[in-house]
Amino acid sequence: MAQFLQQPPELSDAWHSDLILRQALHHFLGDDVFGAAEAELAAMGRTATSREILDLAARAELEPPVHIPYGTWGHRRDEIRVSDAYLHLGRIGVQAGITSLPYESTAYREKARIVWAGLLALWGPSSALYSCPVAMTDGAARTLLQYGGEEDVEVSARLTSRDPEFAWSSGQWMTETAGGSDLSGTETLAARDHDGAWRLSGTKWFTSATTSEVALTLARPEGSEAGSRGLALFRIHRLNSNGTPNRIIVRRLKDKLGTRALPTAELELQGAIAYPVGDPFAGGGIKKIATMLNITRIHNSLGAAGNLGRGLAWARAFARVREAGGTSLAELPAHRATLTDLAVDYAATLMLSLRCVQLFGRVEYGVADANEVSLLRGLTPVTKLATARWAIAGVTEAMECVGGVGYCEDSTIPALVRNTHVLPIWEGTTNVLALDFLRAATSGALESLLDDAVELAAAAMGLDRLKAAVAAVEDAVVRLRSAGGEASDQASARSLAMGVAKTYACALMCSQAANFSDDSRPAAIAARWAQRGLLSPGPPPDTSFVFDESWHPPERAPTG
Ligand code: UCC
Repeated sequence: MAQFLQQPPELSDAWHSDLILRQALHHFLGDDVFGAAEAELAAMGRTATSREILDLAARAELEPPVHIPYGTWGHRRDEIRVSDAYLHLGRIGVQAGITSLPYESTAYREKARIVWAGLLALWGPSSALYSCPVAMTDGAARTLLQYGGEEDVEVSARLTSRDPEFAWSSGQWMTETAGGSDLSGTETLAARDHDGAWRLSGTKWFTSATTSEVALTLARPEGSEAGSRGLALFRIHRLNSNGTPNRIIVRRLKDKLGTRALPTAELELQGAIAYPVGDPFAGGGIKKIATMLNITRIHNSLGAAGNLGRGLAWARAFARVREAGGTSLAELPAHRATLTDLAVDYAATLMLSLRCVQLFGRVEYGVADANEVSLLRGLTPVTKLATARWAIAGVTEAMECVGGVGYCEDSTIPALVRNTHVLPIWEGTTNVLALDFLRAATSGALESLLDDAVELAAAAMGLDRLKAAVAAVEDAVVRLRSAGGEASDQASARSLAMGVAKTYACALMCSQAANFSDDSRPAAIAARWAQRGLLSPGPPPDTSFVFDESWHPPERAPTG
């Protein structure tokens, strides 16, 4: 008898096979703009799961960047060579408007960001993390437009171009050995030459997408005050305007768990020329780079949504072709329940991310009111922290659904899992973002979000199938209001932020389901999300034992 060979699962067209994404975008775009954008989104859906792009992504993963420190004759070279497959993926994204659409004048107006988010969620999981330079490029463009001057105009134009020959990408060099979360100890110094040029000296310990033509970075102008207040924001270029290398030494590439196609390096700035963004003596570098951070945090959330959607797509594709005990996995109750919860997590991730994008688009377009500004300020850290963790749990579950082959490299699912694990780490860890949420809460963002949650859920009031979900939102809001009263409590910040994320997501789902009254699926998703509970347990009341020396001796000094 011939040996059984499993029919391979195939990813379907990412747009047409993803009802949850289509319905979420439809909800936020409304009929007219959804109709206008549908062809563009469908084209990206076809591209994102085409054989060509999946092969490019797989090849990029197998061809990590290489650092060439010296040339043949011993001259310092500091070249980082990346896979041409990775570059090709970037060109596909740039040409499709991934870096430009929100900066173009389109009929989508303040909804351009939402259309863009759909494109990004589709393209991102196939991009071998070219989505990382895209995030920083977007953040840098907006920051330069907001704080820069005449001298930044050409750079912004390059960062927002659809033409791959003209387009540049940007990095974001913040992390130093003294801190990734706490930037107050930044040691890079900025000194002014006799000819007026600024030169930076210091070590940047993690720089992502190091091959980008330009980066935004923090440095302390000589004589400025210590701490984060004395930091200024600079634009720095890999090459000088005459094509010679800037004084930037690549110490080494980082050897990372994931994001393998993406170059991440330690850099030494040895008097590298840089250009201040705004007045360098006014400080405020952190405040300026916060514009960039908030944008990359939104990208991170969309990355989470995209990866979770891709994991779900693999799990569903496998369930359709695999049988156990003579029954399709797709028909087995235990498996259906698991995949349903995965789909519910995906819906929550998308709804939160798209709401953030909707608010951001309105702020960017200049049509947001003060309450929307406040909502965006609070929702950005909350969404980033929650979606990153949901995505990790979700893609890990999806890998389990595909079984042993899903754990093997050539299925490409391990790369998806690895590349998802970076999401809670870069752009601020869960606790850092929870503390950022507390910072935002002090200026009213918590209250704005809770009020808005009640209002959103009210759209579903009176609909029988959403009764429990609406009640769950109302109950959670009361409890979060009281928990938020102690919003200065660091230890509770994480559970507060997570509770807000789950509750606000539920409210969004209720309002969506009310909108789609002729389709029971969004209501079923909202009901299930609410049923799983909206609040997270608070912090452990007793934390004394974790560093108890009788439990384990103090760590020895590392030797590496
Ligand atoms: O670079 C990295 C990887 C890049 C790859 C990105 C790709 C992502 C997308 C992928 C797609 C798949 S990783 C490096 C990540 N590093 C961080 O994220 C830094 C994390 N740390 C923080 O966020 C901290 O909260 C700091 C550094 C912002 C805190 O600094 P300070 O100095 O302690 O903060 P202050 O003093 O509280 O804030 C200084 C000012 C204040 O304004 P003023 O001066 O008016 O009082 C704050 O209100 O900055 C303001 N501010 C903000 N404003 C601080 N944070 C924010 C914010 N988030 N939004 C608006």
